[in-house]
Amino acid sequence: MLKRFYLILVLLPLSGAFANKVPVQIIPAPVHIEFHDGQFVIDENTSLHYNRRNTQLADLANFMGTYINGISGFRPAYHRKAENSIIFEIIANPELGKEGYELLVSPQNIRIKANGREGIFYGMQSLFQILTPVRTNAALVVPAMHIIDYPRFGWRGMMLDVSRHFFPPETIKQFIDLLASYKFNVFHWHLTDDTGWRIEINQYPLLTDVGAWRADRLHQTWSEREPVKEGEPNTYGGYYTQEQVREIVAYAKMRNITIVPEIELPGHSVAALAAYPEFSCTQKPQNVHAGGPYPEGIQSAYCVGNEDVFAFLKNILLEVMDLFPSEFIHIGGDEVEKSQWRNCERCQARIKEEGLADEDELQSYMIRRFDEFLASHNRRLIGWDEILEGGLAPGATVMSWRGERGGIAAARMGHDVVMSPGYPCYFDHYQAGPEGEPLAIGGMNTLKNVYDYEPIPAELTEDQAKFVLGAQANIWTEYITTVSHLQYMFLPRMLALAEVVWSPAENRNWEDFNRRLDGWHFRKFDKKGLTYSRGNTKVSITPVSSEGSLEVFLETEVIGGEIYYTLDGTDPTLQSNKYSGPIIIERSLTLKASTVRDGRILGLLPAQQDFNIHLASGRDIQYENPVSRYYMADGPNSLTDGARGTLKVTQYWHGFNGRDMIATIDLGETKTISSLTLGALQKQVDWIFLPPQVEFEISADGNNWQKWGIAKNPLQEDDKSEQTVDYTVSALASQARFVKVTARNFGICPPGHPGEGHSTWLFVDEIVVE
Ligand code: TNX
Repeated sequence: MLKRFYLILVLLPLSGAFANKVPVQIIPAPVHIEFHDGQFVIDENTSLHYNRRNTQLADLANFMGTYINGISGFRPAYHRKAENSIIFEIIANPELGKEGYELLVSPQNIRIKANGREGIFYGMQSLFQILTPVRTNAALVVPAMHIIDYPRFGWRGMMLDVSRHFFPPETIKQFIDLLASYKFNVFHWHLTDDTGWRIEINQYPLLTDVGAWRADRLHQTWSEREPVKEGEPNTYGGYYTQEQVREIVAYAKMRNITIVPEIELPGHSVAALAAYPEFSCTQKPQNVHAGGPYPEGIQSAYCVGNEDVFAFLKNILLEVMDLFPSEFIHIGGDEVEKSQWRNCERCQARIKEEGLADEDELQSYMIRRFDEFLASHNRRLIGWDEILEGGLAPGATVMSWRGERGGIAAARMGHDVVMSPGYPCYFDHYQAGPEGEPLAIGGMNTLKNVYDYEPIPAELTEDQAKFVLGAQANIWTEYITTVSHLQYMFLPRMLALAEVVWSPAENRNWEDFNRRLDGWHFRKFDKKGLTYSRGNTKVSITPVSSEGSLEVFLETEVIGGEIYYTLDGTDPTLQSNKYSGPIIIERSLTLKASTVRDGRILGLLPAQQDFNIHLASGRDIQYENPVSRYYMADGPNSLTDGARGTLKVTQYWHGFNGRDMIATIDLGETKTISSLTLGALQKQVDWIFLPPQVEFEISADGNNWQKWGIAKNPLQEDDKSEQTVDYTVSALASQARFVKVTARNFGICPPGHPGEGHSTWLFVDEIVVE
């Protein structure tokens, strides 16, 4: 038994060596790690040795002394002799780059070598990961080894939104500590939004006096928040004073982290405009937004026609630049409600004067001016990918969040890019469940989805790929009100991303990552009292229909997990069927499946899916207009997979942007048809509108079509609630082999809708032939 144990360790080069019983389970996985015989023990006789004329090294030594003191009670200090010591050594080794390091542990000493302070810092972090996270009375034992390590990307980031919910400076520092220990080097701080302005600006005190406070809506979910009533007290909020900001910036700098501040413009600016309504288009007073959809009268974007707006924002940015040494300054730029500009005389006058084509170009005009302004102060502008619409400012760097499209386009134009696509980099989305999970914004980004992420899109050439600076994950906090909930959302997904952005792609190994997580990092979190997710135990159910047959594939992310399932509606037990390959579904039924590990069923509830079998089940579909690559559900034949979509838009829905859905199905043989149905979705907040009508046709040969009937949108015009709607036409039984369904796209988002003037989405989930 013992022998086998060692054998496994030898086979997995990245796995921890249990020689000396000290697990070495570093995340992110180092480039190269090798274990030697023996160990070094850090105790009260251990000293630190480095060149004392180098003040940066002295700072790092101090940092290390404090850390070791915190977990051991003794504090190693400088000694001129390099015996029994931890040695910092500045070398010149191009292989290591700016942030790389070499860590050599022998029974005599620990040596950290690097080209500069950054590398020494990361060598220290690798060492800390091996040590106990909290104080115990055990000796600090470090196995003898040799690590050579350096990052794959220069931008290894995490974004935190402190506007939707405010988190105090201590939480920010704790977050920075975690970032540092997993070798992230960028903290993108989303400081302003509709729901609160969180940074003190001396010249404009109302930004925080007014803009940092709002009506308390913590008890209501984001999408259902009531608009603020007149005279309602603003009791929820908070902000960081400039003194606190300076302290946090220094705290981060010590930990090799650059804080990139984000000051949103021109949109997401309700809080600022509540403080200074004169900078909005209507100039009417308003309240800080409490969250949820914008109520009528709310102004969320600055007036671009008003020159005073530029002076105001420049003054703010001057104070921001004074606080943050970061080369990059983030100016937001996302989700601007441009309809306000359409009805504003001054904005329209600006469009004319500047010879701009439309409101998209008006936004670009504003971004361009701030690009120039920041450049004149030796800073660089970065913004969300909407800054591409209407033309990209010459110096701008793009943060790609609506998929990778924006990033790809910008890299092709020779602009720097940071990848942060919603899937899988949004840590406000579910990571498991969703049953049994805290309410999240929707969508599913599991630990494995994050771990499997590749920041360089296959579409880019090698030269274009150089513009991808790296990647980051974003934690939007609409639904996150407490510190422990916040931790739960990024632990452990942040560790998966750390490995994506630091480790060489070929060193990534999902099983080994899990082993390190389970074997050490989770225990560290437990000891430190951090809240974290144990990952996704939910079985994923994927129907695949092809050539008339419907097969269902089951999968679990749990390493060593098995799947047990039932087809009779009961919850699976250890006596149920064990999954060994695709299940063929031939009748309507409910499938339930659970993950089992070590003889135990994991998770609160089994995964569950109803399958409704009908005459077209499993049949291939031909589309005249292709389905959007962003909404392809589980594959090409989602409309005949027997699985109906839910209000979770990514699952089982096919999406069409601005176009009609025209689908033809060959039933394989002539069948008797009495009813045809198409399922569609209404979710107007996501620009998804119901088709005004659906036309059904049948045919014996696929060439000559005969009208079957037309179904109109059955809802009242004022019914805008989120729902799925079936369009059905029943008629006298007829014989046919082919069925054609044409669903008309609604077309253009109507006036007053945030997407006014843009194409609408059509979402369909199933064509039911009975
Ligand atoms: C979109 S990402 C937003 C945020 C929301 C987020 C929720 C981006 C640039 N804008 O304002 O918080 O979705 O997932």
